[in-house]
Amino acid sequence: MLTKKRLIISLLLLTSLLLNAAEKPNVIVIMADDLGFGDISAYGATRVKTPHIDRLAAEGIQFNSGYCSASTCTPTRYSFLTGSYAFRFPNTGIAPPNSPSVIKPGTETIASLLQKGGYKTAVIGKWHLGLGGPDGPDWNGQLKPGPRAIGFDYNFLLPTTNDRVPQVYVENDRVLNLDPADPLWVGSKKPSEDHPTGITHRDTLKMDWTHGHNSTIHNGISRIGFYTGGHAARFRDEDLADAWVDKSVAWIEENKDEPFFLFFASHDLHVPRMPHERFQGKSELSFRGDAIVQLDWCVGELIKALERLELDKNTLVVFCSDNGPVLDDGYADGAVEENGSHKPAGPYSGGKYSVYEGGTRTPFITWWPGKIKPAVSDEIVSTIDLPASMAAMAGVELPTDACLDGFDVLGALLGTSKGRDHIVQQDNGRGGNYGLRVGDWKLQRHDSGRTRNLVVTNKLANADVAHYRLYNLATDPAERNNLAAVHPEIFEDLKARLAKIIEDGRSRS
Ligand code: NG6
Ligand code: CA
Repeated sequence: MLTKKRLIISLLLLTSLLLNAAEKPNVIVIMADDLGFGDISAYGATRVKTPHIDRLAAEGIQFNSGYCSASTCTPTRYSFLTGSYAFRFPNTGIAPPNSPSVIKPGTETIASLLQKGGYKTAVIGKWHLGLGGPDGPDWNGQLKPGPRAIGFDYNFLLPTTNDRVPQVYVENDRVLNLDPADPLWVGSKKPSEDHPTGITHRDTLKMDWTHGHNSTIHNGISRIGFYTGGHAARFRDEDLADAWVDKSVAWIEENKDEPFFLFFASHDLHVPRMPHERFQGKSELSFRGDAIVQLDWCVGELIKALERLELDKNTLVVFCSDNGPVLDDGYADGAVEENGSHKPAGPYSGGKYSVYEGGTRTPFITWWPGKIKPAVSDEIVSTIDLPASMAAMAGVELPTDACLDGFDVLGALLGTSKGRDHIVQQDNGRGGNYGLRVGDWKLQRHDSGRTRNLVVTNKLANADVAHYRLYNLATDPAERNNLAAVHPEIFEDLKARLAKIIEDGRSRS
């Protein structure tokens, strides 16, 4: 029999548990790969249908000024996890297959912050932030340090990108299903004269390459880099999405009684675009669109799992992308030929690799039934803001030296207050190509004097551009009319502001 006192204590405990659960919702960040602003139907696409993502947009907040911080993968992921602009740090450009861990162990990340707040944390999907110490990954041993050194309790990964070797899964610091009798070797030089490559065995390929991507062949597709061995561990490209959905649903089930954070890092629609057979031909946009259909299916499966486990009312889902779109990214997959009237970057110029809006302004949706009211938002938010915003939500104090550039925009993500007043965009590297948006004004700075992927196809690579340019995005979203000479004060002000943000070493006060 419960005494009255015990009953009261139990009730108090229960209330505090319930309150705790309500205050600390689960968080799932679904990051697409190379998905452009115009690539889903909620944002205007008509030649591919994305009902599951559209549902999130209709029931949640669809941002028109949602950004990732860079126009390639590794720097955006670096910034999304750490809350700091990647251009401040060396070796944060596109990571090669044998890259060591890009984020130093012990660096505060969205995962470590949420861990401090009592969350279970996982990353499932594409990593592309290097693995191992300074000598790079020990493929046949422990791939440490990796995600577990920066706050993730669990990881199930594709180590780099699927157009880079090797095609194996890494689960918690080890290559899954690796047979010690068939060690895995990964390198940048051809391992033997007779090693088949995309050049020597081009006629055997199931999908041809257009530039690069002509080294080791696996599953009828030649890749960047070479590898041998590890045959039992190798997967089929067509099965990646299924594997990650299965692992994610299982992990959510295991962790459903505690607050959890899942970073679901889809590989769609990065090259090689090789969706599962059941999605092939399901769009009017070649395998590029079919990969979007597959991505949409993944989103639907995750939401279905949340609803089945009755977690949907207590889970914040953020849907975003890691950089803007590209059509030909190295394989002859029909993306250019079948693009037709489709506008991968919506009304914007540029795409992957560029600092035009198309490079980083991407679909961005927040969904939390019962908490977030359906809306379309013009507030500026970025993936770089997620660490500080999620820390605020979990009641975790942000150390001064963490998240140098990410702001707490939780209110904007939930639809209750303003977002940022500015955002810096970068391309892949530290070559000095930046964008700075402040309100409707956009400054482009090209220290290199060059830009890439101006019209998304990637055919017009490396066009010459003026060092600095100024645009008004309200009247000229495609950044065509340089207004530097018309508004010299605004031009000089933005130039100085960008230089200060770079020189100060941080932009969060
Ligand atoms: C480039 C690859 C491109 C893609 C990109 C990384 C060539 C010619 N191009 O070097 O195909 O892999 O790197 O994409 O090899 S990202 O989305 O991961 O940044
Ligand atoms: Ca990408």
